[in-house]
Amino acid sequence: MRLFIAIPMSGEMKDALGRMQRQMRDQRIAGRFTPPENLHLTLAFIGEYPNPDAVFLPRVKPFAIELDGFGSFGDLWWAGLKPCPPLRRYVLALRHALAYDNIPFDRKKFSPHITLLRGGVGVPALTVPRAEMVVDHVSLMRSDRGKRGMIYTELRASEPWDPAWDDG
Ligand code: 2AM
Repeated sequence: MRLFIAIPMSGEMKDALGRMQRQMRDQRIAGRFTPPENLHLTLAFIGEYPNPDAVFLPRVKPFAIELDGFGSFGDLWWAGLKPCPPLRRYVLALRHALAYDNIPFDRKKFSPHITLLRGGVGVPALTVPRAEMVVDHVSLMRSDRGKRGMIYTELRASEPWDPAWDDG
């Protein structure tokens, strides 16, 4: 099965991302818009791998992420995030754990983005709404091709952080 590890978006983030998609539609930008239930931030893409139980998900010490900016990779348009050192540290730890356990993953540099539109035709001008969320877990996701686009299913979430581990 095709696996990846991601942060699912909160309701507030989905609303804000939906407003960005609305702006694109209003500007007659065409393409395949990510449906709200599929909006996520990928941290590591594993790809075809038969054993999801072998994938270790480090616990997340809660931190906040905030929307900021947008951009494109070719015809894929995304929303960006404000620089977030705890997110970068988490992704490093996560990827170290995958490498240690010999789980294959795409080693492309982590470039945090939330895909809004694939196969986009046109260049949008967007105002990024103010939105943030607290990240307290990550999810191991399975990706399947459905009749009407991709279907993402959460297989497992990381265990919660214990505040007793916080110093000070
Ligand atoms: P994208 O949104 O930039 O396409 C499931 O496919 C998720 O994994 C998507 O968020 C996708 O990113 C991401 N991903 C990262 N690397 C990938 C790769 N090499 N192939 C497919 N998806 C990849």
